[in-house]
Amino acid sequence: MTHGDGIRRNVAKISDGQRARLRDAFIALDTDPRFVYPDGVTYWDKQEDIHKNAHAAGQDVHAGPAFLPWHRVLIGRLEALLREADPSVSLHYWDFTTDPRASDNGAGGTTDLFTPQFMGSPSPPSAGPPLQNFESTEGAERGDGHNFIWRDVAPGAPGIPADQAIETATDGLAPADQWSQVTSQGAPVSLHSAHDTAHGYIGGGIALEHYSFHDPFVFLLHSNVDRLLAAWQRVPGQAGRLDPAQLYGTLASSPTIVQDLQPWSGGSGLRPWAPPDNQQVPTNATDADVVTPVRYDVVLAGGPLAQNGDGRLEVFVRGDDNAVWHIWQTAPNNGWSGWASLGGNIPAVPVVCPNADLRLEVFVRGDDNALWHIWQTAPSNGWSGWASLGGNFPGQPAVWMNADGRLEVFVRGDDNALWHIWQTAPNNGWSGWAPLGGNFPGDPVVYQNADGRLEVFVRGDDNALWHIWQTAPSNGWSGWASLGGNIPSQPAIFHNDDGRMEVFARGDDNALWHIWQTAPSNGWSGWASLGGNLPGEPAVFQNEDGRLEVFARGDDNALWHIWQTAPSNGWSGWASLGGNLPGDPVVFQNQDARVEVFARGDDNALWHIWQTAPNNGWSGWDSLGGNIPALTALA
Ligand SMILES: [Cu+2]
Repeated sequence: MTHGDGIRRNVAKISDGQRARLRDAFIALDTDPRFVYPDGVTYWDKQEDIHKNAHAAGQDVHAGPAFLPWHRVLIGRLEALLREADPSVSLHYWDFTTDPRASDNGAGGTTDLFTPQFMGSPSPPSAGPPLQNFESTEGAERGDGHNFIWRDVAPGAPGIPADQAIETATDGLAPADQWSQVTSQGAPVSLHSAHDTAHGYIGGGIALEHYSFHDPFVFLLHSNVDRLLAAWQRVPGQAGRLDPAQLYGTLASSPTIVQDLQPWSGGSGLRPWAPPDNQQVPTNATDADVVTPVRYDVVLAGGPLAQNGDGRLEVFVRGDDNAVWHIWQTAPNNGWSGWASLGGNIPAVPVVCPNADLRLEVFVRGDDNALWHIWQTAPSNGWSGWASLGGNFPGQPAVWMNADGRLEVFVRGDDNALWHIWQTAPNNGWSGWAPLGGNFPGDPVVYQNADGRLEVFVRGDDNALWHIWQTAPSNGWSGWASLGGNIPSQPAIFHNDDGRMEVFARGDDNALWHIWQTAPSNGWSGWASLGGNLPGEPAVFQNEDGRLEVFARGDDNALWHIWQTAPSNGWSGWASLGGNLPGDPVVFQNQDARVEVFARGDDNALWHIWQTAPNNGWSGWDSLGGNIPALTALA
């Protein structure tokens, strides 16, 4: 997905348009009059004040054991401010094993992050456009003439160990001794040392502890530090790293771990967390939402299509032999393999979702009505054998990832209630089945709110749309509520550019109907018709520029589409993309943000059509071959 899915990505691998929006959000925090604290300091300038204040208030957040959790809170709060400027952005990261002037773009080329289009100059005397107005207190306090942010990037790439070396550096230590290694500045390989090297490599103001947070680029550096911490925490078999009581090991009683983190807890005098504004929120390094990592790099999916960790799309279908077959791009954005079988005896259609560690996992109802799954044993790599998760569920499963990285599967039981099962830790281990109640003939569809809470939608026996939602991210559930409507079809869901969920479904008049949240993570509009004559099930996706686009099979078996004319806004009329496709479409996005649509043709082969550039223009139809009785659950 493009925007607003809450996921931080490699900033060199996202599209130019996405980088531009992140850049503009940084600039807005420094210049937009909306973004000023009660003491008159801009949201942006406050970041460096926070950094200085934490040191001045006596908390050792740079050399001590709270270095990583304190900076996790700092960048998480900054990301929330960026989303006040543009709800679609996440705090993406610079992979600091790469030269930021030639960082791997994931598609065979490189991206220069230090240009006038993104982060400005890598060289003295100052960053220049587009960050020419980002001031620094360095000149006034050191008398060195640097009144604006500047860098002095060293030649080549920084000499920082590979991610894998950092993630495994503590493997030989007892769990209780690992945190002191992760946070050590003396160890030959440690996350803290890698961070220090990256600061020195960028040079200029970023090499100076007390001036570095004037520069937006430092947040891309620290997002990468946090990504590596998250990866280390999620190493399989190390559940203690996700446990607030175990994470800090022998350092758990250190003052900076035990005391509340400042300035946000209000104890260090910095406004607005101190008087007279008193916006303090007591925050501690052992809080669950500090210990729990956010999601990095995964591209969420819950249909037959997913993106591998290396950016290649992969499609999973039921073959006419009832085995699961798959086909994949041989490189991101381009070229396809032949079909291969993953075996199994599975009379239903599979759904796929990536794990937090980017390994794809496929779920499907078996011929015993139990839920079966199979997973990649390494990201973008080989496959496990099939395993059963048990249950007796005649329905079609739906899967999504919780905000904390755990997969969760929903399926209609033989009692027509909704049941669910979830990973007990990211990437690993499963709960037993539990009921969520209800009495619904339809199969569930799951999506996430802008605030990370999962929400499940299902058609009731009254053909109204019913929903149930988490009351907190990764946590408990509401009761069922009806959204009304008369929709004999499966709903299709996506988020608007401004974060509001929108649901599309075929009405009993074969027109496309939709209903939307009136605010992100909040209440709902009434139903409205978008017209059309579409006997099939709709599919929806978001363009790179944030506009939603809906696809559905027409009564002529051609693929029809309709799109927002502006992000989060009005709609075009219907237009045909041609084809002869008795099956319903599924839609996904390439790594370069071009939308691509797949459907079963009248020859039972898999056909696809794609945007020739992000947001715009379409190829002709092309066959990927195969023999697919059904691509989606209904067709
Ligand atoms: Cu730093």
